[in-house]
Amino acid sequence: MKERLLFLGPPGAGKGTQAELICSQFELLHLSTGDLLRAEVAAQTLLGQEAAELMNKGELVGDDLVLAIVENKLKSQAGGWLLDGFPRNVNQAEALTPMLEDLMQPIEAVLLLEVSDSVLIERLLSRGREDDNEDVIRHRLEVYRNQTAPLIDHYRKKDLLVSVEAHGTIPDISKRIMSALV
Ligand code: B4P
Repeated sequence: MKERLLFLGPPGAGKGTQAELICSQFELLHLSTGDLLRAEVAAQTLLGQEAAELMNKGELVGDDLVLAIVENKLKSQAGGWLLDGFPRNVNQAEALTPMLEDLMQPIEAVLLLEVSDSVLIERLLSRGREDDNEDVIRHRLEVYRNQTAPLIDHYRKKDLLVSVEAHGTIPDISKRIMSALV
């Protein structure tokens, strides 16, 4: 079983949902940059105030901020981990590689969750988070296509990419992910 993982996919693909299930079953650290940023927003820190403005517009939060949060968490981690929603662009991916080399913890697999736009929009509208209204969702999809989707090729070239069809029920998708990880 691979235990240093990265989940890639558009907003609403179910990265957070599936990451929670996989991490509790295999005792991996679940590192969701979205959750960590929302915790900063809830605590009304300076960083959180800056992040909230960008998140509510569907923009990415600044790379330096996100990289510092991730490095801090990974430094103190001895076992496996799952990076959920990070990296989000090529710059973050290029910064992650030397960070993991220093920690001697290379990525073992990158899971790409593939879902059609119509299903994504439907899922996010029914979730109803503050950044889940239709205009913001459409903008997040555009940001995904422009900034995050280039990571598919980036990790395919490194021979780490595994695609999983993420339509259907949550347990069915989990089974597909688990068989992709053995
Ligand atoms: P994230 O928190 O990463 O969230 P997401 O991409 O919107 O959702 P995810 O794919 O995890 O879907 P989920 O499981 O929740 O990002 C939010 C924002 O944070 C970004 O826009 C950005 O501003 C900022 N951010 C985060 N990381 C960053 C980074 N590295 N750099 C810069 N900025 C960053 O599922 C969605 C819904 O679908 C849920 O309601 C779920 O219950 C439902 N669902 C899931 N699977 C389903 C299924 N199979 N069937 C039916 N419903 C399902």
